[in-house]
Amino acid sequence: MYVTTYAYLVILGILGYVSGYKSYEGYQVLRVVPDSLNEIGILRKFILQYKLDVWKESTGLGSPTDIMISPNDIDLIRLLEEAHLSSSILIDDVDGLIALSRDYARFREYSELNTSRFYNVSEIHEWLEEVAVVCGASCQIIDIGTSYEGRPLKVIKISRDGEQRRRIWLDGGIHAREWLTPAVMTYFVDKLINEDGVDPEVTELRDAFDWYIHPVVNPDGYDYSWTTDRMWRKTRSPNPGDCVGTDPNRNFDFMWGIGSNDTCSQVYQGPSAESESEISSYTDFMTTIGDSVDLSISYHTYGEILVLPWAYSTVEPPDIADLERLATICVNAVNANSTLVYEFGQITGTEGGLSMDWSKGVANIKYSYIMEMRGGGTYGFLAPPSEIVPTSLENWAGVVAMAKDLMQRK
Ligand SMILES: *[C@@H]1O[C@H](CO)[C@@H](O)[C@H](O)[C@H]1NC(C)=O
Ligand SMILES: *[C@@H]1O[C@H](CO)[C@@H](O)[C@H](O)[C@H]1NC(C)=O
Ligand SMILES: *[C@@H]1O[C@H](CO)[C@@H](O)[C@H](O)[C@H]1NC(C)=O
Ligand SMILES: CC(=O)N[C@H]1CO[C@H](CO)[C@@H](O)[C@@H]1O
Repeated sequence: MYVTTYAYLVILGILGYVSGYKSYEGYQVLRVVPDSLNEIGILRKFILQYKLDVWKESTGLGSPTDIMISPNDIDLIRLLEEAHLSSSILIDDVDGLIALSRDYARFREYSELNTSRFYNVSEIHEWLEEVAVVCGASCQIIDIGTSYEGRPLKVIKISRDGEQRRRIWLDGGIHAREWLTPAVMTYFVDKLINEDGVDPEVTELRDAFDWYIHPVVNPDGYDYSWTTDRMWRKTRSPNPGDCVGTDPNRNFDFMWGIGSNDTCSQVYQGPSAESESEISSYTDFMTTIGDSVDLSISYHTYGEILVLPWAYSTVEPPDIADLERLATICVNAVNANSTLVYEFGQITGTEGGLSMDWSKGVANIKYSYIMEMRGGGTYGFLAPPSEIVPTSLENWAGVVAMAKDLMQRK
């Protein structure tokens, strides 16, 4: 099927910057590399004691942990030294990078995706509607619920008219500040719709699977990261006390309750499992399609690692060999299309209530993963728009390789 791009009115408007953005003046990001279990223990203690914002967790000995520190935490550097933990400054001016990441003109255009800039949540939703029109009867926008603040939770289903196929589920934007993830999801949607009938590989994958893509799982948080606090991670539902939000990726109803119950923590698990409507909508919907989902990947930044279940325990699932086989295929394909080196593995900690564990443990999706994509060199969460295309390309190669393998095994 050849897709014609509709002619739309292009409304150009360079928007002024929103005032009242939270200041991160004097904040830095430290990279700490624990070399022993003892050092991992010490680091965890500091993280809890100082309520530090962990940007990246270490995935084993010698793998870095990145933590953001405020000007008030500056004596922590000395304490780390005294504990013989080697640390270096990854980002010395968080505020400066935030300014850079917003420093681009924002245009608005339809159906053709502009991969040179980030889209805000209303732009993503509008673009999805537009591109679904281009796709026609094969595509459907499914509103699976509403967020705490009343935004729609939009999943796009991309298939062929009528017939039901095995399914692949991909999601992004569960953590608000990880801006590359909705951008990569929209790139995937664009590829699957606008290159169907053009790129033979895409056509083959469209023939083989129904694709479900949920680009912004946490739209309230994502919007807040555009308007108010670039470093926002959680949802925007209120808690008793001063601290707002729950970590949506600790809120799933599987092994929930072993996580943080500190409302101010970045990984606060919420008052109860699936307290967040963003997550209960996700699981309600997934329950209706889960039986025929072959592969589920939740996209995050950053760390260049495909994470395997379980997160709640260091125990491996009985079919770990299968999961590792497909992970190898993914990582090899990503690395063949990247200047970076991705790996796969379990996380070292034990975290309850994650999407990946729920997808495998409850929805019975055999191949359930979390993909921690790149952060853009030394930018962490503040990757510039120039990272959108390379990140999308390498991760698309990973999905294609996995999907082709699953296709051959059907
Ligand atoms: C895409 O966005 C960039 C950055 O905002 C802008 O310079 C460029 O003109 C846009 N491209 C189109 C086709 O609108
Ligand atoms: C999102 O983009 C649209 C269109 O460019 C604009 O009207 C709206 O104000 C933006 N919202 C935010 C939160 O930046
Ligand atoms: C967290 O757990 C502690 C100890 O069980 C309890 O005292 C506290 O009330 C809990 N806090 C929240 C917000 O649930
Ligand atoms: C999807 C994609 O671009 N895959 C490419 C990854 O790299 C290999 C090896 O260079 C190419 O053959 C693929 O086309």
